[in-house]
Amino acid sequence: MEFDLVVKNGLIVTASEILPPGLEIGIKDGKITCLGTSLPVSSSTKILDAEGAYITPGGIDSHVHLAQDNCPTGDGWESGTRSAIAGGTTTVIAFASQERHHSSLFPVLAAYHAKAAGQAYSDYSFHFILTNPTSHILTTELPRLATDEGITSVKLYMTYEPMQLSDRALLEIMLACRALGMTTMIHAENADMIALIIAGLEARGNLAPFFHAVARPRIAEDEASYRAISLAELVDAPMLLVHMSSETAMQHVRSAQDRLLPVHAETCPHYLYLISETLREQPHDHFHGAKHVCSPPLRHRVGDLEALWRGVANGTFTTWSSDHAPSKYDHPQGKKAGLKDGVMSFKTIPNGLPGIETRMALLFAATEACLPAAEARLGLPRFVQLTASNAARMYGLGGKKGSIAPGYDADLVIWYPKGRGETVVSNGMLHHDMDYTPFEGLKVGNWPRYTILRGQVVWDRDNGGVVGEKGYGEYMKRGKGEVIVGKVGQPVHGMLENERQFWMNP
Ligand code: DUC
Ligand code: ZN
Ligand code: ZN
Repeated sequence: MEFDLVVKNGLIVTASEILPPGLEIGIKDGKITCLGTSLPVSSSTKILDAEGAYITPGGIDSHVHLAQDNCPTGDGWESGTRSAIAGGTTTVIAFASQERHHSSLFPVLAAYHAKAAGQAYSDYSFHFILTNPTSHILTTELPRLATDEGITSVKLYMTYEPMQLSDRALLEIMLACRALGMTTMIHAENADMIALIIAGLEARGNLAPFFHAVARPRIAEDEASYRAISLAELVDAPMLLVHMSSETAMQHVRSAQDRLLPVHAETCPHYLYLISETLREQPHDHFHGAKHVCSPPLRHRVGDLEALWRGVANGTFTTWSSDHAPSKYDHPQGKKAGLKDGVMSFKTIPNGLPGIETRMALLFAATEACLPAAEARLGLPRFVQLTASNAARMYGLGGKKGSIAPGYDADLVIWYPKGRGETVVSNGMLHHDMDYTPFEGLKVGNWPRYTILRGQVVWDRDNGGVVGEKGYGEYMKRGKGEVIVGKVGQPVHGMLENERQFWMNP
């Protein structure tokens, strides 16, 4: 076998172990074809020496907002995916978003495809945000979406007036998705609790950015998360709670998982590194806190971060996603939409933070690769599960993406050898089209040195930086997602055995 590329002298990390030193990765036609020692090379084989560094699968960022109409100042596909590869992410799953007046999903999908086509540096796919789940969409369009278009996941909102779905609608969608093997992703916050608090804040003139974190307390996430889990349990549907930020909500997930319910959870770097203090006014800029407005909001205490780190380590969380939802700070349609004539209102600040490029390094920094073992928050195999392999399996890319094994796409991140690669995050070094990073000044122990996508080096930090080409990224049709945690078919507490059969299809 003649290889196009052999990566040697690295420490290969999989979702279960760090493989013995000395194994080389043989790559042909964009695929990993072999792991072995002393692989044969010819004059046409390129050799990449990892110099003893860790090699992990290319990252899969399964929660990214690019070129969405409600983020007009954020990243498009070119800058967003350029930033992804510079941070070690080789596949992004972004959102195509239905608006209430859309009666069919297909024109929406065509418009999102048109925005992405020829623009991507990374591979990509879409989830669908459903806001108007008509019976035509549920019975006719979702099946076509899954089988013809390779879109096997939907995101549903329990909050935000333009997107919020009733519990009944959530149940109907969960049932439809269950029948198709699609994954239901849920944004869980109690809309009425939030509306009541916002009215009270407004009446008292408490509208500075910090009050965004007051408007959406943990209990709003806790209640909605428990409700979402209950709805999914009722109809026996696998689901994933996105961007979790609350310890109590996480405990609801944990206890559902203890009962083997197929309940999955995602968290994001900002909920592990930042607290609401960063939303407060700063002497040089009263509005600075707008940069950290996201939903759910950053929580108040360092103890909140500690609790989530335990969930990262103990398996409660299935995926570590960026929720890259960028809006420029200094732009009238960006964060400054919340500052009119010197008057601040958190109500009109677009929600979301940029983070596609920092996602991998922020988690790698917490592993034993960067910290003494006693201080590490998680092991390297768990890093691989959270950043790549679980998302691949959960979202129907298993067998193709997310692992370093023969037959898989040759998507790799090669880190710096130990002691090199320490980096202080600054917006200037990032490749997104944004005027800030919420992680400015944070020191991380390593950074992707090379990113390889389907056998091509697309990021070479020391020799040209982004060396991949716009348009090299391919659209990935996805298959059915795997249930990673628990299993379907669990009885509901208090129901008779098989009681569902009286009202639900098997
Ligand atoms: N939900 C997201 O998934 N991203 C940004 C804001 C939001 O509410
Ligand atoms: Zn959300
Ligand atoms: Zn999001």
